[in-house]
Amino acid sequence: MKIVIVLPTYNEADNIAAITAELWALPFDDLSTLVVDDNSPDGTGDLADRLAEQHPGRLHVMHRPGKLGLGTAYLQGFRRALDMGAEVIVQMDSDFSHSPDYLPKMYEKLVEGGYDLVVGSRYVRGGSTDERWGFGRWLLSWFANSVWVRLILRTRVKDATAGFKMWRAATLRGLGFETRVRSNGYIFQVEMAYITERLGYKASEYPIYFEDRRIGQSKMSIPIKIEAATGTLRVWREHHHLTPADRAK
Ligand SMILES: Nc1nc2c(ncn2[C@@H]2O[C@H](COP(=O)(O)OP(=O)(O)OP(=O)(O)O)[C@@H](O)[C@H]2O)c(=O)[nH]1
Ligand SMILES: [Mg+2]
Repeated sequence: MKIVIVLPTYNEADNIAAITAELWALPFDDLSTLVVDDNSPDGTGDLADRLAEQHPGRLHVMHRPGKLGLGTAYLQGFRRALDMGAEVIVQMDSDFSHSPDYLPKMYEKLVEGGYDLVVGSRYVRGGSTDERWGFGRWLLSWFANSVWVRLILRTRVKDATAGFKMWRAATLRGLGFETRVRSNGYIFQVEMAYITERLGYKASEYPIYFEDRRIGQSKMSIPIKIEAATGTLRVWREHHHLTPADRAK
């Protein structure tokens, strides 16, 4: 199947060559990468253009004029991937927190398990977060994902904010994401996961070890976390009425 991996980038000049090289080396017949760069001040976009020239057909680059957010970067990337004829679409961070090594197993699960979505999950048996996380940070993340979001949304997926996902193209088309998904920050991942479940798609979680970014500055902050917490309520309000009959045609 034709696989397209969407890689949003903002200041990933130190990571982009290595992550794409690892992805291209995976044992898939038809895998290409799509970088969505938001005019990164560190020149990630130019670097990606050069890589694309050196590796024709393996890398496509979308340039946006400025930092417009992770959510819309994914939505535009998904649209482009679907137009490219992708049958399987992967979303993952470009900073090695999501290891490419998991993709063959996630693919096996998607295809052989007959799932509509496979989530790379930190909060199922076998999954974990960076061992350098202190207890407080782990507790907050665990609470947000496994308690707060699940209490409000009643999702089956345990890692609701996971940004590592492998989609069937048909699932993404059915979501109608262009008109339905409105969030752009961290809550974007929750909104996508919730709509997927409300529409009756079958999601499975594959355990991953989430390693903190190898290179570059962490941008996680308290205001971002608060926004994600309140955003969960909005996601419920807007989508709890959805049923499988609401899948986009
Ligand atoms: N195109 C685009 N990419 C973004 C934007 N914000 C973040 N990214 C990318 O999205 C991925 C995830 O963002 P990160 O900044 O790593 O978020 P995080 O892992 O929660 O936080 P860190 O601790 O900083 O790693 C990375 O590949 C970023 O380069 C954005 O506004 N636009
Ligand atoms: Mg990161």
